[in-house]
Amino acid sequence: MQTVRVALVSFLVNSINIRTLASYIKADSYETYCFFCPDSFNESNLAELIRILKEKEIGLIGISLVTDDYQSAVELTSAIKKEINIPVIWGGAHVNVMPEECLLHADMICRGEGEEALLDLVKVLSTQEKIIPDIKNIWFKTENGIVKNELRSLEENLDKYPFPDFDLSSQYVMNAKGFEQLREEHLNGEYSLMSSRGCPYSCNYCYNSYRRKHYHGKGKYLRKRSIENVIQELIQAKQIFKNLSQVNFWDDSFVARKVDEFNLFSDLYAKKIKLPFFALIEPMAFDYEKIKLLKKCGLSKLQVGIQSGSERVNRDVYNRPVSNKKIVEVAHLIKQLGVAAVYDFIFNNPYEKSEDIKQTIELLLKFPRPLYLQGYNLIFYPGTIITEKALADGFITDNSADIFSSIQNPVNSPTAMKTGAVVSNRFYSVNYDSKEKDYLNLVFSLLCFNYIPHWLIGFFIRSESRFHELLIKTIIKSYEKLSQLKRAKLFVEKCA
Ligand code: B12
Ligand code: SF4
Repeated sequence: MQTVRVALVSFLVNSINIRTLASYIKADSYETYCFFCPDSFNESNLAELIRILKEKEIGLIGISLVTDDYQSAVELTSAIKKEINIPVIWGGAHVNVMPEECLLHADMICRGEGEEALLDLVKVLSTQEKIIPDIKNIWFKTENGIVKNELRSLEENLDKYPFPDFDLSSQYVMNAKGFEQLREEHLNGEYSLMSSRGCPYSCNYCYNSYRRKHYHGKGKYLRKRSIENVIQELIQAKQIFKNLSQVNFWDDSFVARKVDEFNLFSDLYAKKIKLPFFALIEPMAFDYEKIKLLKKCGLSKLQVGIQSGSERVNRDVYNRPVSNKKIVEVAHLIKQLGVAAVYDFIFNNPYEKSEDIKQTIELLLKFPRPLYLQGYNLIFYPGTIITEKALADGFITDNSADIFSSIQNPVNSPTAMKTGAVVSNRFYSVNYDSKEKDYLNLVFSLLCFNYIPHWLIGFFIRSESRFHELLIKTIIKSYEKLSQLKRAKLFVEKCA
């Protein structure tokens, strides 16, 4: 029997998902290669990829994508199809939501989790018949239309999966000219993993608001690996990589466990891993005892999703019922524990009024300093509850067009606005934009400069004028010049 060789492609170097898939099918002895494509494709790197695929006699190509990767996946699939006649399967977040659109390009798609489905597919393609039967989670095109196989139940025992594949000899990373074998340096000393799948929450802008409905009746949504299994993965990672300096837990909500489990985690991590680590947290889930235990064993940085300082927006628009009192308390406790934190906010939301932005700024004035902020535009990801609402309310007209243009304008958030760029909401079909909102976004960007006194920011919130707008832009420019000068001075001192 001729066994099929598989190539899996991701647009991220640190990708957890294709490594997870690779190790699962490798455990059944199927030769598998991973290709990481973090940059743009060009003639040269595409030609090199196709050369390697031919040389390795690949029989199935799997591409993993989120919505932002859609155009790259289309480009890659079309380049492959021009040169080689082998089946291409797509999987990942975007595919789950837009299966039919994805099947305009791919031969097959995988909806839902992919381990078992991909293995079943590889087994079938390795037989003489090569007829794809009713493999759960796989949809494929036929002359008579799309075959939509049933969705599998969610796997509850995550410990059964092998650890992600880090056999670097079968992994390649793209550069401007072609592909090179992946080396430890490409991972920047970081190791990324997930200790759970799913999320206890269902925020309206998030993919979980779609996925939770999609999996309804298909088993427990939030599943956790055992602490021992997670630690074992990290022990293996430390054996493979000699220069690891940081561990990233990308769980949707890392603290969604009992304190007892964190007691065990803290003990084992401190004894066996001893590396600083990072995790995501929602203020709703913050628990002082848990974070204290995590800090004790190495928690060095948290990314905290605040999203808005308006309780109305958090509760009614985002489905995140959390009070501002709790948010401020969380910020102070994190500071007290000595953990670094970066706070995330969402901007350019048509359901947000000037008053809501004012409340966000006022909330942040109560945070301890220094303050590290990340602002993102609200992106209307397909299938999410907020996208459905915005479509119904006429803020966006057509799913794909508006979503893609919202992705293509990511620089409009106030934290990317230190240069004083103008905030624009031009990608929405209804113009809900107001000069006052633009002005307040500008005031928000002052919060990114930790030396600007709070009273001055408070003053600017209360008094919008053309003069103040110019003044704020001048302040921002001066601070930037100052930090450039500081950086240059440091550089000269280093060289001397
Ligand atoms: C970790 C993570 C990141 C990390 C990745 C780090 C890393 N080392 O992997 C970072 C921070 C870099 C990141 C960046 C981004 N992310 Co992200 N990320 C995630 C997160 C939390 C986990 C992804 C993951 O690895 N899951 C574990 C694996 C095992 O599950 P999985 O990805 O679902 O894969 C399974 C199936 O989907 C399927 N499958 C997946 N691919 C394939 C391919 C084939 C061929 C097959 C057969 C099956 C298959 O099988 C897998 C195993 O069961 C998800 C949310 C989530 N919980 O899924 C968001 C998520 C995927 N990210 C999202 C977004 C939007 C982004 C960014 C665009 C954010 C930004 N604005 O910059 C970037 C884009 C980066 C990119 N090009 O992929 C969205 C995507 C929404 C959408 N509609 O597409 C998600 C869903 C977050 C959300 N809650 O909305 N992300
Ligand atoms: S808590 Fe985070 S990952 Fe979970 S649903 Fe909300 S935004 Fe998504």
